[in-house]
Amino acid sequence: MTAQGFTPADEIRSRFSRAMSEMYKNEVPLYGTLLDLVADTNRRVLEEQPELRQRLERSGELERLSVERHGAIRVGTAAELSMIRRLFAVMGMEPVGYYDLSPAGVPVHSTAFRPVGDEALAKNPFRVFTSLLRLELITDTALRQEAAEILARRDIFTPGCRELIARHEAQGGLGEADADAFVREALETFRWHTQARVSAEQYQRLHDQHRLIADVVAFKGPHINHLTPRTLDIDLIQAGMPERGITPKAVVEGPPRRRCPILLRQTSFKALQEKVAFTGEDSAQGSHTARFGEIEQRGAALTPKGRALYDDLLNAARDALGDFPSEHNAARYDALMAQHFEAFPDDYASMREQDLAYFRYFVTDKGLAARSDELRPRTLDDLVRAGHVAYEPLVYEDFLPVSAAGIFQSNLGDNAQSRYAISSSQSEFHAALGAEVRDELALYAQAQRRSILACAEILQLPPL
Ligand code: OOG
Ligand code: NI
Repeated sequence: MTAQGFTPADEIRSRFSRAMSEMYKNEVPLYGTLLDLVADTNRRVLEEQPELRQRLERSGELERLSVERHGAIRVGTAAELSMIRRLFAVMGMEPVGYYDLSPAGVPVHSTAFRPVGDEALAKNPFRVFTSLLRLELITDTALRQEAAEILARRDIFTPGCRELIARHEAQGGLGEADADAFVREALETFRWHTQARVSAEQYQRLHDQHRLIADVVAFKGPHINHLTPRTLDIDLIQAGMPERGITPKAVVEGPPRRRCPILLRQTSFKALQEKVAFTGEDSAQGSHTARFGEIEQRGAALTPKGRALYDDLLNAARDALGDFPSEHNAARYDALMAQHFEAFPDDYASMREQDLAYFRYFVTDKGLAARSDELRPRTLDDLVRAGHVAYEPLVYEDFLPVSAAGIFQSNLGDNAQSRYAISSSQSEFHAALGAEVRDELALYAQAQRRSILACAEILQLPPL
């Protein structure tokens, strides 16, 4: 409890994430199967790689690993997006990063709500990739109008949820009973509804324009469309999925397998068709496919220089493939990725020396012992060289636009690989959100800087 008697935001976020996971397990049983597979795989990897276990223990990641999840939702209007921002704020989650998916033919732009502080991230890094439908990309003006009217008539929040958000803002927090009520009420926004808000005929027209448009417009709320656990070895998972009756997407998104993982690797599987009752029908006669399962493996956060290198190598490999990755060219895609990424150093020392990744620095026992030594090193590089200071990569807490587009596409089913001519519109996104998104690179740079200053303080040196 905080000094004012409020439940800490980190605690509300943990409870909410747990409640969401329970709900999704009931709604999509395959998600439970996936959790078992990930738990088994992580246990095996930790047994086989004691040095990895040690590193994760030191960085605090081991503890959060079993609760770590990200989910995704898609909202339809600016009003919904800005209210969602206020909802996540109750749980200490802020919008970080801007992702424009229109160049990949997905009519949305997005941000990720997540905690940003070191301690909050260590406790529970729950993230929700949140997309706003861009109705302006619908070419059929009559349909665009119809979709806007349908969206204007729904409220995706319960009255109780709205009230508790307002109370949180007025008081600066929520007491214990309110916090529990908030978790219960907020969960309703993310629930699946079998009853659609449109007729079968309307659904078909929305769907024909883009499957995603039907997914956002036809329902009562932005059902959580996947919940993703974090694995320590995504290739083992990819290989292990068929044995458990799960068919993975053709290729793993993101960087190739490396000794020192970077950024984010992801794979997913298509969820089953779900029954839907359209308006004017007594029973669920229709169906909708939107919800799926996904697994992620996280690695080091990259600096702008490292990220530029990643983007260049990814683009070069994709250009060489000459087509979108699919089951027809998966083996060639993997080979091309491995070949191109040979240009990206695969040891932490080189990644640090070449300023490709962000790190957290800490004082070693040797450094502590030498604290009163007049002749000890006084620059960061010298301290590292002498073994007085060591470092661990900062884990990448965000998402990747090309990968996200690949995940969207593999689950939209129709492989529609069109591109929209109108692209990036971060200022419109900010206007809809009612706030600016935080710059993820600045957050990593600050975390690295804080750790360096902490080393200087412990070693009683002037700021390094
Ligand atoms: C979001 C897809 C993106 C990820 O992990 O990159 C995503 C969606 O399908 O709504 O979740
Ligand atoms: Ni995802």
